[in-house]
Amino acid sequence: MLFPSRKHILPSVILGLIVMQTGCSNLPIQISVPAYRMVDSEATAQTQALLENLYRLRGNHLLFGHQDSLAYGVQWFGGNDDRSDPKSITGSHAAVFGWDIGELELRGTETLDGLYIGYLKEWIKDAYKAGGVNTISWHMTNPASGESSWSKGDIVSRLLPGGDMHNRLTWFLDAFVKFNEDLKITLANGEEQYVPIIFRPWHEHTGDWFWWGKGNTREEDYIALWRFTVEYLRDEKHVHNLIYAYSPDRSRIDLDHFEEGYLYGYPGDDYVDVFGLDNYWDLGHPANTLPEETQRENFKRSLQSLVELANKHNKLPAFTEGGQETVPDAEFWTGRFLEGFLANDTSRQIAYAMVWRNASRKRENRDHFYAAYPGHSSARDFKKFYKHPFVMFLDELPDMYRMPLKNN
Ligand code: BMA
Repeated sequence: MLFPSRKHILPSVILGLIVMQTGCSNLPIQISVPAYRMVDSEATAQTQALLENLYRLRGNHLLFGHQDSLAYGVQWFGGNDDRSDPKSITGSHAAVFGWDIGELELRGTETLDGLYIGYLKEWIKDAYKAGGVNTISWHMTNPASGESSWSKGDIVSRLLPGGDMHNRLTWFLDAFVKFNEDLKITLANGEEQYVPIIFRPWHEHTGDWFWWGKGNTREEDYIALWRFTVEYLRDEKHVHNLIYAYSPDRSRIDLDHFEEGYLYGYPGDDYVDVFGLDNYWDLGHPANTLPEETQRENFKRSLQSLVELANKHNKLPAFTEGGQETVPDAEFWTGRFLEGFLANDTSRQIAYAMVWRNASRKRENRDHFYAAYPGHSSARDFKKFYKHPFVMFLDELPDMYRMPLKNN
């Protein structure tokens, strides 16, 4: 299942040396890497290198990501090695590969979206071997009811240490620990490496749609859940290939009070590496009745506020999830999406941007997709987006897993 190696690799000079000028959005900008501290001080060398290199690329490049990209697309499902909708249009896969492990905790053979778990492990390893970046979210089943992550009920306090259902939480987390044990590759020299993962648990908690979200649980319980998750994986299970991403949902954050809204449920600087934002809202979400111009402005504002806050906390800013469902706007990619990131030298500092999955029409019998696919009305503009020097797909990524020299 291994797909061919990258077409060309940018010289390592990209990582930290392109420093010329500030103040003009069209020229490379100089941004120093902040004095950040990883949540996991024992993170593997490759995991450390990944975070460092994301920091070094930010400001001059935006890594494009796509959820479930290798598993299926609008016109196909599974069984197609080395295929993705982005690649079918541009010739390259996305740089960031998003995956969701919902229902892994039930110990079946498939995830909630029908991905065979055996294949999922291979796709993650393939993406790593090809130089890509993997990120994992988790639509975790409600441990109390056995229903989906969208079911409600005030259960988080019962899952915490001392709670009557605490064992259920650890049993669920153990499924990930076991899965992660298989995310290992062996090099020619016999060295074993765990695939570094940007782990994004308990996402969109500012919304009320998941059982861990606002309104279903108390803020302090959410914080305790996050901290427990980190401590359990890192300290008890000795998982050391994770970069921890926090990702509130933009629709429930008031842009006039971004900091306050964003930091609802924030577990603290010691527990977060990436300041993410999930944003469908400002990109034409059907429930957003604001005029398009206002939405465009709000999109820029959301990115700018995210970067400002991330910089204040020495964290990496990322657009962790979002997009425009079915992409009705033919110029969406360069006209609306990229425009937001390129708005100014602050918004440019978002490290990567991941759009959600391209559900297979045949399998799911609906139009639920966020990247272009061959024949789609935005495919032309998607290609333009791919070619833009600011945007990086897999074929342009430098080696993200080798630590660059410091003080470059
Ligand atoms: C949602 C939708 C669902 C899917 C879930 C987990 O946003 O795409 O259809 O099951 O994500 O991937």
